[in-house]
Amino acid sequence: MQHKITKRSFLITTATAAAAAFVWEPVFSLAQAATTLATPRRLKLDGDWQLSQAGKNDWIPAIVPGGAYTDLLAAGKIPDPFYRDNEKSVQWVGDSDWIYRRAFDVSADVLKNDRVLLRCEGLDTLAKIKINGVDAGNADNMFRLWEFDVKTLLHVGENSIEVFFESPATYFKQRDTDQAPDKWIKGRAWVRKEPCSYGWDWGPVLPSCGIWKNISLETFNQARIADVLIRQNHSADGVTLDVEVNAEVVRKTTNPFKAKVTALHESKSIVETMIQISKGQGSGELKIEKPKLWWPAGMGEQPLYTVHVELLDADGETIDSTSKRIGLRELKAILPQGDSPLHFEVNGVPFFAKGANWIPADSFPTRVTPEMSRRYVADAAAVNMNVLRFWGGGYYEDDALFDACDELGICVWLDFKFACGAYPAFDEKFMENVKLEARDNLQRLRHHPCIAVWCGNNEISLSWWEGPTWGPNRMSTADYDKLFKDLLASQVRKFAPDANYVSGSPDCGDTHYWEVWHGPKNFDAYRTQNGFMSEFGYQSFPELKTVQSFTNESDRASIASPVMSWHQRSGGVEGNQKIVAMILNYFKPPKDFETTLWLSQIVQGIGIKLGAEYWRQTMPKSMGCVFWQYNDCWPGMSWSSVDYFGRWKALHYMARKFYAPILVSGLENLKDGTIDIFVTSDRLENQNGKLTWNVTDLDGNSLLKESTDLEIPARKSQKAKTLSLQDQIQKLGANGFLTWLKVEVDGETVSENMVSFALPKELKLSDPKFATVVTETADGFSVTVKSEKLALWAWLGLENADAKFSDNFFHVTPETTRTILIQPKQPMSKNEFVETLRVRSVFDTHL
Ligand code: BMA
Repeated sequence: MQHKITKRSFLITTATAAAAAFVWEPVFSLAQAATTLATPRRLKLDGDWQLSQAGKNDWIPAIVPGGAYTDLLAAGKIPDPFYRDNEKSVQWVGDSDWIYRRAFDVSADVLKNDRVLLRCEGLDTLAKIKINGVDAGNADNMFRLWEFDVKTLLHVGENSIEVFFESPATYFKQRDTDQAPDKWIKGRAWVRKEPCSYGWDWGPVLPSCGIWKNISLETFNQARIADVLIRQNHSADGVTLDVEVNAEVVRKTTNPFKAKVTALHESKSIVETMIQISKGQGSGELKIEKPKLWWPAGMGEQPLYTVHVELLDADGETIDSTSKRIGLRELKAILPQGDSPLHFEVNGVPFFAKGANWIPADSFPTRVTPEMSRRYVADAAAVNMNVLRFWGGGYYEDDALFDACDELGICVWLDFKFACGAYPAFDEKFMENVKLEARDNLQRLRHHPCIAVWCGNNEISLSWWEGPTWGPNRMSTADYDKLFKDLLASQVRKFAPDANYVSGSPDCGDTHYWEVWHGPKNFDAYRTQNGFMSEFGYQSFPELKTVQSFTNESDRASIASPVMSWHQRSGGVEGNQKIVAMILNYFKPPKDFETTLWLSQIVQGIGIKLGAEYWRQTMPKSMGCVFWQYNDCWPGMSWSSVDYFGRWKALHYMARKFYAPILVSGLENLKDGTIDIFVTSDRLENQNGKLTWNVTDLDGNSLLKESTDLEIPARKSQKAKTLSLQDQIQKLGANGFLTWLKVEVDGETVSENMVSFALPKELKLSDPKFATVVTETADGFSVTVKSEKLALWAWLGLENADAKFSDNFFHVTPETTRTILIQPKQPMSKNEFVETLRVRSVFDTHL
């Protein structure tokens, strides 16, 4: 984390437009010490560049950080790759070589520094850099931080930089042909680049290319801070921070360097110490008394501390500084032992992981802004999640995403970026590259309190022991161990010694359960599993507004149209048919295209809810439910709960209920005519509550309504009651009634649920006849929804606008009135709102 507070314009000349507008800034500075201009300093080279296909000399404006696709799109040179099947017509971009260039000015002062480095925080991927036409260095790993000594290549006045990117496709082809057959690893596995950029079963083939992170000149004198490692020792009388500072010394002085280390909380210094740096290294201790501990969402607060380090030269002048934001906590992944499954533990307290799997939020990584990252994390916390797994086929995410997780208490299961394929662990150069990639990312990210576990890879273990699952690739057990059990494990031990590491997922006692989507099973199969469910999921269609963004009207004639199938990467048209097949298992045939989209979301929600509730019921036999998947990288069909545009699908609303801190849920058994009622609590304290069950007919008339007082023990699941409903089944049929569950604590409803012995399509529902009352609120509208008859999975929508809904896809009975708060994204009058508001339920989905 950089704290930039002083910005000093340091314009050297304005020889060319492209060379103007640099901003020198201190790399790090402490908020309280705004007047001290620390070195090193960075001359940002981000901003306006030019881009041309190699050999074409056809330059267009480019933005850095950025990428070739987004620059070409902005220049009107390619169509939107997400629209219809345009992806096909832009494949040449990934198959071509590209050159980025710009001019920049350098002053005599810059060249007086001991060191002048070109610092590239991300080059995607096979890059050759020239400064003033002379080779400055090469890069071959998108995930690494690259620094090159460039002092001797620069001169006073205008300079030029050019970065040539070779298409990885050319390199892949070469590797595919020049390898010995017994080490036949797919060409692309050799290149350290975002795996899913070459397509995945939810995303397009759009391999990004370009300077995708900040680029700058960094200058320094005498020494700079190379690394700061903070370790925490928790004891009864406080938390001791062991701080290790490594300095890169380039000019020796007779007196040693020192480092002043300060711990701050809420911007106030609370304790400080001075460390002697000898031979570039030093360490010291800071004791934080009465520490405020960091907790995951739902378990407590997320107080954050800052550790600020200033490197002082022999004269006591600050020559470099850095800040790391930390949280005081012990967060562990406990491996399975006996009956106890894999689980997380924070500050000595085991907790049930509730969450989803995160994939890159855009095919073009630089389009993801810190605000978007924050919104995604806030939307996870809003539905009672406490964990996101950053899956291994993407890229190591920006700090902004981790910052948001730190602030909102979302624990991160962090995969290294290896997924579903074999990697050439037998090759020393490859292993060295990975070693440095791991170092760079561990150093960058390890201080984030949200990181619960580092994990070697996604699903590679499934490949080697089952045989060549991934085509003709081969990765021996020995090579797997070398990469995931030795190399990455030892890098974590070295650079994040207090962190947890597991070699892979599912290779640590967790389960990826795919027999429902990829196999032929029904959702009920989830009830055969236990443990830590780190992946399971079912697909749905995004809502109409999202579908409209990538289709024209004729594409929307059918879910099987070529464009709808193109945006379905798990089986094309068959994938879409699979979604519909599951709709038909549950509901009567949808009446039209739009209804098909909505019903698919409801079915997806029903399925994931069934699994999540079961695993929460069976806690502590199960200790984690992380569904696949949270988000999307483009608009299309997928397992996501929030679509590419950030629109919540039905599943996301349902997640808020099935992940609620106290959950009431049912386990129905038609054969016995029973419903087991479970009350599951993630709360840290015992509570007293009231459990109510209400059996109603399909008009909502109560047939049996009872309540009982209930103790709800902390962090436990209990079977609170078994209902015997054989009589009702005999009299009314399994499809003649529904059972409504409710738990109240201190008079407030904390969880509600509905259990049915019959499928929704077997219920004879009448027109609910909605009545709504709309009132204006400070930031939108409040809509009170009543119905004359039962309305199942009712949802509100605005025809022509996006909005945030406090709830959706809920049931309304004649007894229960629902009030939903709606904040339209764009301001609108009450009349406009009423005009565009629609209330629907399952009754409206079929003819
Ligand atoms: C998993 C993931 C992804 C994939 C998903 C859906 O196993 O790890 O590789 O997208 O299944 O098939």
